[in-house]
Amino acid sequence: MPKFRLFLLLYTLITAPAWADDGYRLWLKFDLIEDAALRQKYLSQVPTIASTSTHPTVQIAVEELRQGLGTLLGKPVAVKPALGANEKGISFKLNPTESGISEEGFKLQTVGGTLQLIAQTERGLLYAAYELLRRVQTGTSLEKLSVTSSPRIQLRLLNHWDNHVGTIERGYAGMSLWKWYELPERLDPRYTEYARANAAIGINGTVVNNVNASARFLTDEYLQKVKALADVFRPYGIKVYLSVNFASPRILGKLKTADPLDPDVRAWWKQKAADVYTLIPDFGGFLVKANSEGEPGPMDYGRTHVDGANVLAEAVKPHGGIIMWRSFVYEPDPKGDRFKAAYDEFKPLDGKFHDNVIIQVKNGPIDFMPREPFSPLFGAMTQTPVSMEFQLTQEYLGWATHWVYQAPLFEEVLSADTHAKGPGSTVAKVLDGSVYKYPITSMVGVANTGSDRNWTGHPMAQANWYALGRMAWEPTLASEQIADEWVKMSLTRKPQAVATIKNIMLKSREIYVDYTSPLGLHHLMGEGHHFGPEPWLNKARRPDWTAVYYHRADSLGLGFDRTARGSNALSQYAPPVQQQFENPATCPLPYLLWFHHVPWTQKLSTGRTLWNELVHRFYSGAEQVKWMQNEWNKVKKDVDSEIFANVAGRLLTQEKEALWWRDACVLYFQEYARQPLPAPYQKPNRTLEEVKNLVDIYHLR
Ligand code: GCV
Repeated sequence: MPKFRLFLLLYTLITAPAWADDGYRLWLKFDLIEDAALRQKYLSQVPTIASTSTHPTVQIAVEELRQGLGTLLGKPVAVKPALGANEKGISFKLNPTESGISEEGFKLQTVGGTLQLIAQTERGLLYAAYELLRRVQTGTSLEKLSVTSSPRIQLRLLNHWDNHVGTIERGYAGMSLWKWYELPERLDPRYTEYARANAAIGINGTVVNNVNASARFLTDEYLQKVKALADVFRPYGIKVYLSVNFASPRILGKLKTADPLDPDVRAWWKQKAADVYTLIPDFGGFLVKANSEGEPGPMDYGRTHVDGANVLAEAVKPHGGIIMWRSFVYEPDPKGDRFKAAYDEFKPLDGKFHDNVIIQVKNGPIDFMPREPFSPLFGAMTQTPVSMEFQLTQEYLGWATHWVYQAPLFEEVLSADTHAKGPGSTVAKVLDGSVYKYPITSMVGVANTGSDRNWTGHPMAQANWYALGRMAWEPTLASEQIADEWVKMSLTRKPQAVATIKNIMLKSREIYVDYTSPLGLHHLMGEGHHFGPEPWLNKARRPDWTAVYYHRADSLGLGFDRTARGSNALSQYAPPVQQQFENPATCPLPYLLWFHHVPWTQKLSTGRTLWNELVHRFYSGAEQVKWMQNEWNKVKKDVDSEIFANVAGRLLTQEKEALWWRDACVLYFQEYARQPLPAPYQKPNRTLEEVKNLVDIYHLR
């Protein structure tokens, strides 16, 4: 090569920015480990992979290890049929009767110089491979490994609220991943990437369409498309499920009714289930939103949720399918308390559902608020299994401009004690069937994925998807550990930067709560779009879609009295929980206004009055966003420049929107509290009217 061209090439290589990271690879980055000694150590332990398996799932495991270790360690890792005597490397052992693990579990064991991956099934081997990769990605020792791991929850699912037209209800990361118009002919390579990412965190099922379901997903045309997805996901251990429209027998079958007790309707569902299973033999089952927010359901025909769920359960039962029936139901009753609706409806039905029905319950009694007490249905259903529904997509958590790491929210709910069978009956133990022997156990996350190149819009929201998978596998995992893994796998392994980012993550949810809904305030957001503050909202299509229904501000105080003097929603909890919450003195501050109407002048445990504490929270919360920005700036040199700039930009928007929340809530509630702002806080430099008009800037009405 002529000298000048060589010089040009070298110059370009030296001065060009490092290859920008767009976040596409999620937690499967596998970039070279910077620490040469550590690399060397791993290389000496896993220089070779031995496998002769022709099973597609094991082949994926081998390939993930070959490629992943190859780039992590900077040297190709050989794959051969067997390890020689005394040769070091990785081997797979499939043993259907292996003890001490469940069907999907695995062991990772050092036996002599060999690192053995042992499982009862091929899926278990795949999970073992991802666990091994995670250990290398996070710099964990492979020395004398003796790891045994089984998922505590059987069904670990994503629920997509994706519509057939490509939109996503409450989606903030672009359009749907599913290109229905191309399916089944063209398979977007991204479907495989999706399956990899999920398998790596133990997710084993996906409901591909919105719970506000179009009946068309059960047409032959769409079932072919769903089958195509199922075929891609199968080798990754992921089953496909569908949300169904309860009126399908009428809409598609042209029957006169969808009454679940009508023989033709029953026959229709049976035939439809048989058709689905002919195409997709390992189809998971149906998810149903019935008689909720305008969706059809059994009550349209004077029947119950049991009638509705059981007719579907009978239809899928011969094929091994299940029905996930949602408890998210509430009647528009201006005098009632929406908090109580799901329990009032479902508790009396406990034990009446078929054994392949699971009731899917949102984590809290209202609707994915930034903080909710756990739903009283957890612990109350002794004979019918309940599943946890978390929401990853940030409908009430600032969409894609607010950085909110949700694992602390999940952890808070999962570790809450229902006292259903004495102390220690945590929500996690209810879910995993150890409080009551549930035949099915499940945890789902409403997906935050979309067609954005980085999958989740906000780069940091990837961590919420990651956390859901990890906690569904092991509900007692700490948010801190999950954050540690995710940061090291997805962003950086530099210790100081890891610590800084983790610290922001772990505080982010509480910061969000402080500037939007402190002390147990809830449902203050804008109507319909659910973005930004609208605490003054007093008219909507339903009373329980307003804000005033929930905060109940008046000249005396603030908050919803749910004690025996009020709606008595507290009676739905076990006595020890009830007792803790019903006394304002023992009710934890984060839940105070969930359960009590507190005088503005009431002194709280912090030493401040309610009004002063409220102002303090709104102001310090908004202030903390600046702290997040400063902390993020410290890691600039340690994370990829594209991701750094992306997050930095979103943090600026977050700051603006936090001030919007602060000013809206403080100015509005001040009209009731009729007190000045406590020092050192200065009155916002805009009026309440001006703040109310901000909604136009965001094009939200
Ligand atoms: C899919 C909330 C959301 C709706 C969602 C509903 C549900 O009300 O705003 O968009 O509908 O919950 O979970 O069914």
